[in-house]
Amino acid sequence: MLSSGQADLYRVVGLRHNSPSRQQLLWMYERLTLIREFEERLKWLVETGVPVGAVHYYTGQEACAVGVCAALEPTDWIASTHRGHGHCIAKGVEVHRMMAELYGKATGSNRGKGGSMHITDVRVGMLGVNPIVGMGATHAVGAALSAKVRKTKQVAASFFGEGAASIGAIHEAMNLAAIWKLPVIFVCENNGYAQSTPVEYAVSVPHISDRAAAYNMPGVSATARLYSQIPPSTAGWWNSQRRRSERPRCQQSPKN
Ligand SMILES: Cc1ncc(C[n+]2csc(CCOP(=O)(O)OP(=O)(O)O)c2C)c(N)n1
Ligand SMILES: [Mg+2]
Repeated sequence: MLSSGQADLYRVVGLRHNSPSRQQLLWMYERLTLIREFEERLKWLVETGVPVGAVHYYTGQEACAVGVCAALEPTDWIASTHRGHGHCIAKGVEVHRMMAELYGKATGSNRGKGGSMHITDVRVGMLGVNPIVGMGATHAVGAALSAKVRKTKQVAASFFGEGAASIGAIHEAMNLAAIWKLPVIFVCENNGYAQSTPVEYAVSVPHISDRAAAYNMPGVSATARLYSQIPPSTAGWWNSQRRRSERPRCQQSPKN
């Protein structure tokens, strides 16, 4: 049974008409488990004292990255947060290059000079994990502007946390995306806390996606707990936008 909020989401995205194929579902399952296994191994390395630098785990949020990236083309872009392992894997960064990066090896994605919070691989459209909260949105807007100038069909997705949702750079990025009509999806991953600050304290609206209205963008909220809800909804909405040759802009705020 759907809550009224979920029913609204399903209506907005036309979920029933956009079921993922068996191939898509298998891809999503493989990515979900790969993200979890990568981080389980990483936790073991950290606990046994291997110096892999500062890491932020994405465990429990896998569905969001996989759901969004399932709707992207290989030539599209994503910009990540400080919690970026899942985004990288979902967009296709090879895990051996990620792990080599954590070990500081020259074979790493950034030649071992960046570590967990700088993993970047533009070959697969991964614009970067980013330690500066909210800054990825500006990169996504820049990439989307280049798509508009070059007249390509590429789109950019910007992931950010609900804490980042109140930071200035996010709002500057959203405003520019709106006035320039850029193909950007702003994806807010609401995990309830920004360090020790609960979302109920820091955010005045019931759903982060309500803020989309301030920029004349469509905004929808979804739960990422059941990953099966996210991919088709995101993909469905996105694909319907592509079919109509409109530029996709939306905001998701999964409640974990
Ligand atoms: C500009 C900036 N301010 C503060 C910090 C310190 N900081 C690191 S993580 C974090 C909380 C981010 O919360 P949220 O956006 O909800 O992401 P989550 O960690 O929950 O995934 C803060 C304040 C930072 N890295 N960058
Ligand atoms: Mg948070």
